[in-house]
Amino acid sequence: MKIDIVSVFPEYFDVLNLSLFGKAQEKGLVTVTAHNLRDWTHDVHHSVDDTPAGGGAGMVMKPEVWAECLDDLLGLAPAVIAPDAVSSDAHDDDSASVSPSGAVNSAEAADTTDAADSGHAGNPTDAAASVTSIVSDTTSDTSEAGGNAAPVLIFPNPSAPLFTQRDATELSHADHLLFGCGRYEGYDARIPEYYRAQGVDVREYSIGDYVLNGGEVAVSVMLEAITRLLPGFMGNPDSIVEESYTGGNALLEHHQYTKPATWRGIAVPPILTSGDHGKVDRFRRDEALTRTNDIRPDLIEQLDCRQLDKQDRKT
Ligand code: 6GU
Repeated sequence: MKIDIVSVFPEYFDVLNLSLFGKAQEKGLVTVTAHNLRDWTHDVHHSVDDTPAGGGAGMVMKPEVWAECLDDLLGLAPAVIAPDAVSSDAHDDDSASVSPSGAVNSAEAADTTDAADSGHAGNPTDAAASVTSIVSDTTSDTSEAGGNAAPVLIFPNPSAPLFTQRDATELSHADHLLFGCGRYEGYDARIPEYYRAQGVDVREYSIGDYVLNGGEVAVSVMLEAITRLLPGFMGNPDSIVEESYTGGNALLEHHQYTKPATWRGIAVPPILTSGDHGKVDRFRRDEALTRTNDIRPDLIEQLDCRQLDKQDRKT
């Protein structure tokens, strides 16, 4: 799985070289690149935001910079429709001076901008091929390896639908994920709108009912939920099967215990050490149902009663 992340704080994602995620990168299961959005700016201040249309507090991320960046990373030709989108002279000086880490990116950015200037799509062969693959992928193609070759563009957004285990599972089948981290008051709503209109699979997700300063933490959360489902990512694949939220009927997990059988006067429930697997399963299932009912009654309401057995109905 190829993962691109765009952020004004790409260093935030240095932690992905650690731990299980670092191992997954070494094993070649995932390749992650964190890009600096400012590498696609052309002005001396590398500005990525502007005041909100209609007024109000804070700043909103500008569509032009995002579009140059996303066109590059998605392999799309820049739109030829809006000549005013390209501020003619700025990029020539800047393409050389954009931050050192962006040497390759700034060269690409200059390339596509030049092409737009001259009224042609940049790198026609590549761009045309990518557009074709995106269009066909969204309709039919779920290529050979069972993966989905069409890139998925994901924007964290506190005002979007909640990201769930179902989304994580679905996205774990994609071959290419591109995350765009917003900051400030968010990003111009025309960005997702535009890419949807280009046939790109665009998702916006919130990770919970609270507000964070930017999308970086939310992307880390989604990334971990998605990549740990990749075959070979976890040491023990069984451990992801029985967890909370997995499968159609999402229940909170039963409690876990280990040895000793009694610790500081508190005993492990005796059924768990009885050796009777049927009883153990029943005990755990009951506990999962009762805990879910107490803590997350909303999940109980979502249960499909056809998947409950007679024993469940009693609890
Ligand atoms: Cl996705 N972004 C931000 N900024 N805040 C959030 C969030 C996302 N999800 C919950 N809070």
